[in-house]
Amino acid sequence: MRIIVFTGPGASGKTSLTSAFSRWLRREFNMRVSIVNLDPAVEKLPYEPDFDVRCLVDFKKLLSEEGLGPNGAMIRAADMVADNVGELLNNLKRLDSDYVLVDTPGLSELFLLRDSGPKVISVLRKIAPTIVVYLNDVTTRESPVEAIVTYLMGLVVRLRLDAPVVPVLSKSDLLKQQLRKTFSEEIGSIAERLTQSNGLLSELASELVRILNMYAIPTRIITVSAVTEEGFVSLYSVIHEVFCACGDLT
Ligand SMILES: Nc1nc2c(ncn2[C@@H]2O[C@H](COP(=O)(O)OP(=O)(O)OP(=O)(O)O)[C@@H](O)[C@H]2O)c(=O)[nH]1
Ligand SMILES: [Mg+2]
Repeated sequence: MRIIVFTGPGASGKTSLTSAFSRWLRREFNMRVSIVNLDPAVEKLPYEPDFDVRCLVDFKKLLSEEGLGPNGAMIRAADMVADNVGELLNNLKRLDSDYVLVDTPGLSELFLLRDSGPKVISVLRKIAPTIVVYLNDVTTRESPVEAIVTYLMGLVVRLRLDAPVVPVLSKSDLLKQQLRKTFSEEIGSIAERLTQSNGLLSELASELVRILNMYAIPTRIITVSAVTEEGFVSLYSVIHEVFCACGDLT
């Protein structure tokens, strides 16, 4: 069994990709895929979860009975998940499949900056090899710098969650042609171009190139669409390579 955790900013496409990628894995490889929903606030899901965190956390009750606002309730919910990781472990241990796909909360800073994320990841790693796909929707911004930001965020997530991270640009079906072309390059060559400008940006870019070259997973930029399934083959092959590089050769 292998576990893939999808995380990223609100509305970056985590739930849609979890759903579409599970369908693709089942269809293309006849794989057994389980899905875990860790978003306590979600109302409607496009997939049937095999485990749903809403059975541990009643988000509506937090809002109505504890008088918390939406963000306060999300913080409380994330902390409740962190406090109940033992129960989470017991539930997830029962899953029997080739892949477990994990969909995470909309407010990703809760998963990434509070206890919840690292605790959940450490539970998942007890069950099976785990990697994180960090999604970023860059379709509303039109700069190649966004790819670098996504990769750097990927390193922060790596540091925070202590698991391999694959950075991915989501909603590729909405990308403008020019940006789509730029994103087909290596991350290093985009960063190198930035170093040719003058001043602080150039210096910063040089430093970032150095850091990305040292620590980011060396791969082409992966752009995926949950609508058209574009990029799924690349995503799968990088995920597969990362699992193998981490010593999971099953
Ligand atoms: N065109 C296009 N739209 C997408 C894609 N993926 C997601 N969307 C849309 O983007 C919006 C957010 O998608 P979700 O899958 O709910 O994103 P999320 O990251 O799970 O959102 P939160 O859990 O609320 O943070 C929805 O309107 C989706 O239909 C994609 O690949 N292409
Ligand atoms: Mg979601």
